[in-house]
Amino acid sequence: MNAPAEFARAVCPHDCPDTCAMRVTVENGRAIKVSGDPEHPPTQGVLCTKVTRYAERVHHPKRLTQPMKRVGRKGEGRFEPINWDEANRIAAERLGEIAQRAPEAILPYSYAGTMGLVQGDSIAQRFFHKLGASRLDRAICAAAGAAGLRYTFGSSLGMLTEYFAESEVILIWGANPIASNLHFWTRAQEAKRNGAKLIAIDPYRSLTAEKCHQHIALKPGTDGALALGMMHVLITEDRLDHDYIAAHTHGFDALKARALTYTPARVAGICGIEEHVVVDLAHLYASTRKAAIRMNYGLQRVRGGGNAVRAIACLPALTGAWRERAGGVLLSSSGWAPVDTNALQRPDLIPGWPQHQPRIINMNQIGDALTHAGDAAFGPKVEAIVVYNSNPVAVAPESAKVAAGFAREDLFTIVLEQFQTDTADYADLLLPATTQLEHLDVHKSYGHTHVMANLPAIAPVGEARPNTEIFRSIARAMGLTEPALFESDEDVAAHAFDWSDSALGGADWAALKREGWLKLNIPEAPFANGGFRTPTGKCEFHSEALAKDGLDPLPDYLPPHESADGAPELAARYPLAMISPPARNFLNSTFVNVESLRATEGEPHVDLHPADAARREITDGDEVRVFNDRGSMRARARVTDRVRKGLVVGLSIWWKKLAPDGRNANEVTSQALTDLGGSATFYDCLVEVERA
Ligand SMILES: Nc1nc2c(c(=O)[nH]1)N[C@H]1C(S)=C(S)[C@@H](COP(=O)(O)OP(=O)(O)OC[C@H]3O[C@@H](n4cnc5c(=O)[nH]c(N)nc54)[C@H](O)[C@@H]3O)O[C@H]1N2
Ligand SMILES: Nc1nc2c(c(=O)[nH]1)N[C@H]1C(S)=C(S)[C@@H](COP(=O)(O)OP(=O)(O)OC[C@H]3O[C@@H](n4cnc5c(=O)[nH]c(N)nc54)[C@H](O)[C@@H]3O)O[C@H]1N2
Ligand code: SF4
Ligand SMILES: [Mo]
Repeated sequence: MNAPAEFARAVCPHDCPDTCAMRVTVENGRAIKVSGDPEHPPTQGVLCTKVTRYAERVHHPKRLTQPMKRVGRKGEGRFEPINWDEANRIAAERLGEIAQRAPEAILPYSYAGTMGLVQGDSIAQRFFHKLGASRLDRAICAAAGAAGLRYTFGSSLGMLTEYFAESEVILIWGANPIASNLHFWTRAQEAKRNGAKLIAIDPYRSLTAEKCHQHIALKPGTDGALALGMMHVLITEDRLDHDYIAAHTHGFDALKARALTYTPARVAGICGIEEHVVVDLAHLYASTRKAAIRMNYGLQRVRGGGNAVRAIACLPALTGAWRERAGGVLLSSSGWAPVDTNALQRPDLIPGWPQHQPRIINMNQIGDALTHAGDAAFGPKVEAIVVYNSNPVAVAPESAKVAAGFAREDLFTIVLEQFQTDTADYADLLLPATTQLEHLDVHKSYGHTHVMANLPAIAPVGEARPNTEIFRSIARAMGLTEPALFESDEDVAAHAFDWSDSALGGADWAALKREGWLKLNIPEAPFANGGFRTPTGKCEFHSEALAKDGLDPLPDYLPPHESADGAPELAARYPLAMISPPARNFLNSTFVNVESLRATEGEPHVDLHPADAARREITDGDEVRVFNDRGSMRARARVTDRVRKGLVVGLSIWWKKLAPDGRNANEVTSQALTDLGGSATFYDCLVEVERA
């Protein structure tokens, strides 16, 4: 291979557990190629198909390259270019006026368009804190699982990914790594080649489930019951590690009493699987020393999601699987990195902090929030929303309400974007943001244990600016003088971690920048000798903290909000459970506008079981309408036994305007929240389907 003209090091910024290291080949100021860094151990030289095309996205002809202001109706997407001074003046005037009168009427809305700690929530948060704006509960994805882990382990901690390669059995639980965690799948295949048994627990025969030895297709939202049923077997047959339980867990007797109510027969009924499946799974799990569980977020997007994660997280402490580095459980590793959130986000800038605490709006209820007139309980009506790193009109639940909110003529909307998304169409001011190749950032990962530095490889495309610079310039135009608002990206990055933490081994920002990445110092078998970060220092089967919060201190099964168990009347009208997990070639709604990737996904589909299709006289390839009381969408039916009976799967997340009917799966999803953490319940959704 010829030596590249020049290559720069970058980090994949997307919301994906793999956080790959990238090499960027630059020619004449343009990125011409992006590839996986072969020297970075988690990346192993491989990027997913989506990001291999990153250069195509960076230099896409439809990149936003100039600030623009709206000239058409809200949502119409008609804009005219303006210069940055004009953009900053408009933003400063409107936000400044609202901030003086009713600061909480300003709402920032952001998620993980970039996972970078600098372009994510540093200067942006400081800016909104300084104004005293409403705060956003960023709970659209992982909050239920994070809460489940926090109450059980004390933080988002788990097995180290590399050691899954040595596991003898791997439960791939609510996860579809071939699509969404590719580098974990590589490890699982290594284990498979060494003789490991892979078991997928997923209502859908996903790309991953079809490659596992066994697929347990339970009803969505019933995972907590399955885990409790496994515990029942472990306890009644005494397949427990009593020493581990005595030394490193808290509340075993209480958990035992709870688990004994979940007989395999009862669990089989709840989950819609056979009784022996529960028993066999427990036997296999308990009789394997190196038994590993890879949970992922798919299982916690239902009412009982937090409890389900908590129940599953208890399993390795019962059997002592934590004693092996290839045993235990992983949902997220993000808690290992010593991020200094206070230094990044500076909550102390909030006027009157900490006595005054601006209201918090849950991002999953943005539809309700934007359509609320304001009252004593809610506080002031939202008058301005500033969206960055997110595309709520496509990704937030109950989309009709979200769109109605954004369509309000009296709402002042700023959108910072790389592309003219569904949300951008509603902007009053649309501001062009840089991509990862054009700005500086620093990253942790939720799927491995390296921290990483991203240095700009090319100059900003057009007049695009980093999020940080956009907020700095609006702050300047408002006449704000707080020095924290004007820190450079370098300085912010340098304070992103608590460098004195032993996990960083004495390194600093300069070292991280020079090396590109650093592996955190974490024991190979992190909980072999306990060391949980809970108040008791143990794995908390029973949690005083939950009891104090007025919640069930023990893990339990909670039926989905929308299910025959949870809402029989609703289930009579809408008998099908719909889930809308990610399509392989999209990343949430990112990449839907990259033609080559959209072409691979084709068009919006829904997968239906043959029996459900027959009853509705639907045949493969028919155009169908999926609907409930919240809304409807059209899609092409695929009649397939990949789905269990009673389930509908619509792989997502389509840009609404690139779908034939201008709608996507979030027309039917609900704003209801999970048991713990206030997460979204995208996969807790009853619908009916008919031929269109
Ligand atoms: N290609 C691609 N990769 C991605 C993303 C993407 O959009 N595309 N998104 C990224 C983001 S933000 C996230 S959060 C992750 C998401 O990726 P994952 O964490 O893997 O979660 P999901 O893909 O939502 O769901 C995984 C599997 O869980 C199944 N599932 C649904 N409901 C249930 C249930 O109740 N119980 C069980 N056991 N399984 C259930 C789904 O059918 C799916 O196959 O992936 C990241 N990576
Ligand atoms: N029906 C259904 N809905 C879902 C899900 C599902 O499985 N089914 N999954 C949910 C989950 S898990 C998640 S995490 C959310 C994800 O929802 P979002 O976090 O909104 O993710 P994306 O749709 O990828 O939108 C991110 C946007 O950020 C922009 N962006 C990227 N980098 C930058 C930057 O540096 N600056 C600025 N200003 N913009 C940038 C991208 O262009 C993109 O449009 O969606 C949720 N919605
Ligand atoms: S999306 Fe995930 S797998 Fe793909 S390059 Fe980025 S971090 Fe790696
Ligand atoms: Mo997510």
